[in-house]
Amino acid sequence: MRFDLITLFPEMFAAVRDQGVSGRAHARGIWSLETWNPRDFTSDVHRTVDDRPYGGGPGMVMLAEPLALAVEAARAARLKAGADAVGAPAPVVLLSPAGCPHDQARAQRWAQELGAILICGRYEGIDQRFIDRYVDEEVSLGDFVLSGGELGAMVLMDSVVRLLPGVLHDAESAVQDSFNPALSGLLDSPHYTRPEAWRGDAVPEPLLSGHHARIAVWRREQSLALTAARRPDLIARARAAGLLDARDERVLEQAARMEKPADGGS
Ligand code: 9D3
Repeated sequence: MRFDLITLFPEMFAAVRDQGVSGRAHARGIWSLETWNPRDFTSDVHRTVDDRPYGGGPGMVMLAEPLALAVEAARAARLKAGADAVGAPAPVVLLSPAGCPHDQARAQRWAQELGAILICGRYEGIDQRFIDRYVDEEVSLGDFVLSGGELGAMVLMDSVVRLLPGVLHDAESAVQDSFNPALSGLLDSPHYTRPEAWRGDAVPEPLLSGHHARIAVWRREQSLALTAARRPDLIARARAAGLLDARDERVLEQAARMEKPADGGS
């Protein structure tokens, strides 16, 4: 898999390229990353990549031409490297606060593909004519404001690369993840390790019992209660998908009673 990043800040990508799980996978050749700086595709002495918005307003807008030349260079390099299937050029994806929110389903889909050309914006925005001509898809990280698309692109790549075959050890397996089928889309239960008592706080007894069935029941209860408290939307989704059984529903009723004790009456 190959990602081509169109960015004014190529140095930022050392984080995902060189560190941790994604860094190890990169070193093993499972994926690659190339950067293309729009500033290198300018032709004026000041190497201008932005200008003032037509119609007025705050901030600056990225020029279409340096972005277009950078995308064309990335496309040509991918073609030369044989990075894409014949006749199936990689999608051009813009990281944007106005995009569709990224999620695990999108990460899973991308993990089946050969990569993408990712456009990282800076300033107030990008000339819409570039977006109309070149961008296939706009993706957001969520409803908060970033200073540019680079961190979004790194989050996106990290979420995809860790799903590629051979990237995770068994011990870090994606099969134990918060969004994996075994957990029915619920949040994961809490984790504990040595020592058994830390500053007077004990590890929950079921985890020390050695009874695998009791441990599984405790973890499921913890997952359900935590998810109900923090992400009721995920409970509703799991229920709609038929992933909660009668015992799960009893645990949720019990958790709701603990949360909101019954009125003792007048
Ligand atoms: C008031 C107008 N702002 C839109 C919310 C302008 C604006 C702010 C921040 C335009 C671009 C940006 C830079 N953000 C991104 O490039 C970005 C982003 C984000 O801000 N939030 C969530 N996901 C993403 S992906 C790229």
